[in-house]
Amino acid sequence: MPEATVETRASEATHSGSTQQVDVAVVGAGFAGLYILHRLRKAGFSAVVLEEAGDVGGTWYWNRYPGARCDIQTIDYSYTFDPELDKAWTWSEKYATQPEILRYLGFVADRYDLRRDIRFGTKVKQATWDDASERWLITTDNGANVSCRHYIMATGCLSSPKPPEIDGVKDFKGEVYFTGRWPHEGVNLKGKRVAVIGTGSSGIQSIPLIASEAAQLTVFQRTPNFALPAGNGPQPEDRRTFFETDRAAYREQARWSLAGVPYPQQTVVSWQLSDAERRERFEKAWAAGDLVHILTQLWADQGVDVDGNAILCDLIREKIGEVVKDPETLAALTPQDHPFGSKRPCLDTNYYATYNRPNVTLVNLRQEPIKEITAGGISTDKRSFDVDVIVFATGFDAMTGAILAVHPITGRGGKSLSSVWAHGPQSYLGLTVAGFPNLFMITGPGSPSVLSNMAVSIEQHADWVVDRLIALRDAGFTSMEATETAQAGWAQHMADCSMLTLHRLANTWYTGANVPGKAQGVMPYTGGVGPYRSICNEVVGRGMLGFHLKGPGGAEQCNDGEIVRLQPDVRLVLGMLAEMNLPPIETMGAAGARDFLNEFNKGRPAGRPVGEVGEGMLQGADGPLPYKLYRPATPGPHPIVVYFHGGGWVLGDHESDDPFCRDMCRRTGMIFVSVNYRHAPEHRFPAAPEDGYAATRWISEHAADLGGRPGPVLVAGWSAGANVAAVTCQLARDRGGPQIAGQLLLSPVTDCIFDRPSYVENATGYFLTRGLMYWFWDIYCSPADRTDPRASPIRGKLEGLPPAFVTTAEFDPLRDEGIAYAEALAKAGVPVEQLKARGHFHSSFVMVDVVITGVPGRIKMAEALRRFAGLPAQMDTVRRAPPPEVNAAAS
Ligand code: NA7
Repeated sequence: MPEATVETRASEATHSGSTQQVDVAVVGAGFAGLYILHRLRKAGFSAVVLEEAGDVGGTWYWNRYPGARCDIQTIDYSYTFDPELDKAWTWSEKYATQPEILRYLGFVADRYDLRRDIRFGTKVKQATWDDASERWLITTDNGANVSCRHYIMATGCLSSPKPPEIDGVKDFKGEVYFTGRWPHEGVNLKGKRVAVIGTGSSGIQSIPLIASEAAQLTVFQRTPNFALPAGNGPQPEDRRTFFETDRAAYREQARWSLAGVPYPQQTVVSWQLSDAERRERFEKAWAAGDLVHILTQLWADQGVDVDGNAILCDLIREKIGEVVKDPETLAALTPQDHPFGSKRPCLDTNYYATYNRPNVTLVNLRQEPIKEITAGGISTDKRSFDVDVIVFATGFDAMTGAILAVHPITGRGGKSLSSVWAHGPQSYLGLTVAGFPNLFMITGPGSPSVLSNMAVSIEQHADWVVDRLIALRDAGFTSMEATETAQAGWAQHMADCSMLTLHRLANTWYTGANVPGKAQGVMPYTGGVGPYRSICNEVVGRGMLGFHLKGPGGAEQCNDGEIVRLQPDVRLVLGMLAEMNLPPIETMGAAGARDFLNEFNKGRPAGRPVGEVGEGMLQGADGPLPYKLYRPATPGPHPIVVYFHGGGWVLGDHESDDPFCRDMCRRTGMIFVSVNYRHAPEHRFPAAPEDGYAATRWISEHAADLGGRPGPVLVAGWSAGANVAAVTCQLARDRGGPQIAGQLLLSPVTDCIFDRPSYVENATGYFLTRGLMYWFWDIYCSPADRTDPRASPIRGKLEGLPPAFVTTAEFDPLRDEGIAYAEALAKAGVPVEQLKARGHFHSSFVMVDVVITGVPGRIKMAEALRRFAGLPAQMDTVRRAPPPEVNAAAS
């Protein structure tokens, strides 16, 4: 049945005295408020929407400046809740203008008869929670106050314009306009001298149109932005066809995507592509005129890694250079201080070319800051500009501004939201705040909001909130409130997510940096729309985890806890593995498990280029062993690290940790030699450690032949390989060499007991299970041999060993034996550093370019290895890609 004809229960607001009584009050009649009202009514709640403006539209009601358009393709920037609505409206352009979007929102309001429950021209003055009645009291500046059970802020993220922050605005005798509050009747700029301050999206969209009308335009720019041509026109054929072919699938893909637009996850990394291939992808993206495309579809590392991003920045700068004629203007317009995408990039129509016009001047505020605004114009510390009109395109107090503008919001115990947020916004899921029962935010700080297609995020948030209200009502509860634990956990998860992208590297409105005095920190959720959706669903699936529910007669439910304790990318990896529905590895047999590992490794991102990769044979304990050598691009000779791969003494070889060896070679500036020590069941204990020791001795003796620095070598290993590395250090001490300068042990196997807490806590569920460890041990080593220090190095003598860096992962059965080994080493007088990796699992650090949050850990490891080798802890740079790799035999 079409949604429009579904009978909605009339909103049964009642008045008691001068107070309007409703189940739910919503602030804002934009995209979010309209949809929420529709859903609330359908669910049988009485509701009122309070809206300061004279009509629906929210942001699109106010932002009427010349050239205002959306910059997500309008095919995507639409409601999706009603397939009939989807069909009933056709956008005329790829990027609709503000008037068309406003018409659309008006059309939606009419179609669902929403206006009758919206109080226009009504500003909320304050909102206070009353614990006794479990209701919010909302004071308005127009008409009755409102008493409601639930209070929903649908106030938008970019709707509270920033004050000018420049002295003298009041003295200016000409006209002053804000792009975010543009007069409805329009502005005649013909023949006038106009100043525009600000070059964000609003400035970049309006400047070309203002330039074509005004006699003279002076643009005052603080930070140059990346902009790409929108290429507006009809909806692109490819997207329309995809959409028309299966609308439901199109919408569903958007809901689970990273940005709320149905693009696939890019898996090819920049260094797998030649210059020509990268350029081809870039040109295609440039021509597509689509922000989400250019932000996500070129190469997988573009949004997560400064090197991958820098390649794209260079290509865009080239494009800007092809357009702007004056060198000084070009230099000022070319962004240099932030990665592409870390600051909101823009879509433009003739933006850069506008600066070639004779009536346009760019003032670079980095070189001559604005001193003041005077009666006649704007003075910088070098010049004065006489103007008739000043347009402030200076942006918004984003994300929190519009919520806190509805001030004060007073929660339980008289706490005000502005004081709770004094040091930055706190929330659970970006939807709720501890201490503020029954208060909900749509696209609030802590939700994907502005880093996504807002239309998709708004629907998801609104659905989640209204579904919760229904469930609450059905269960007989009257209030829900986030717990402090859940909120603190979300803050931690947000901080972890912020390491996934480059947004933290720029001063922007995403981080609060555009508003003087505002607390700094990445405010939107950077983990992606799909993952966020699954987390919100998980909260419900786990019995409203992190919420305290209350009802009449003392009914209560509190399922306290943190929803995500894993690092966000580890959560995704484990989710993907779970979806593969694999049989346990220990049921595959050794050969089957090896085949699986080989196949699995084929799907991972290719390791990064290093100076040279070579292969050769060295002498093991009982015959020759293959090795792979990774040489840095920097001039040698380099110290050598002997590396032992993971795989439970059964799986893997000298190539199986290839991305890790490459990464560490680049980060340390050292040669890594990965050794294919012998494996069980063909070669059981003590073949592996004896090979480890023999290989280390051989490499040390042949250091110069390998192009390495003669003298002590270093050893490193992961998992069973770390066991081999640890044992090698003990054997080298006891057998008269070789000299080892340091050991890096990643999640080492150090003991043969299986009842430490980490074995119990992580027995199942994090890929390396207790069952798999039993299987490895059984294949490798008979029970009688397991207490031999060559199998369980924690049982050996630990004095006199080389300095160690030991990493352990929180969600790993091996965690506690790694910690125990580090502590035992320290007790024995060995210098030890530990890295206890919170939220990580056994494979985190070797899943290079997959588990991005492993990067800081590998940086620490590299610094430790360099210190052990007597080098300065930090390399000059590993930022830019080294020269192309040469494949050559090392010896
Ligand atoms: P933005 O993107 O915040 O842009 C504001 C611009 O104004 C930006 O260039 C600022 O420079 C500049 N600005 C802000 N304050 C000042 C002062 N005091 N002096 C000089 N220049 C200043 O806002 P928009 O309205 O363009 O776009 C907002 C979002 O709406 C957009 O991202 C889309 O999502 C839609 P800065 O970069 O801070 O140095």
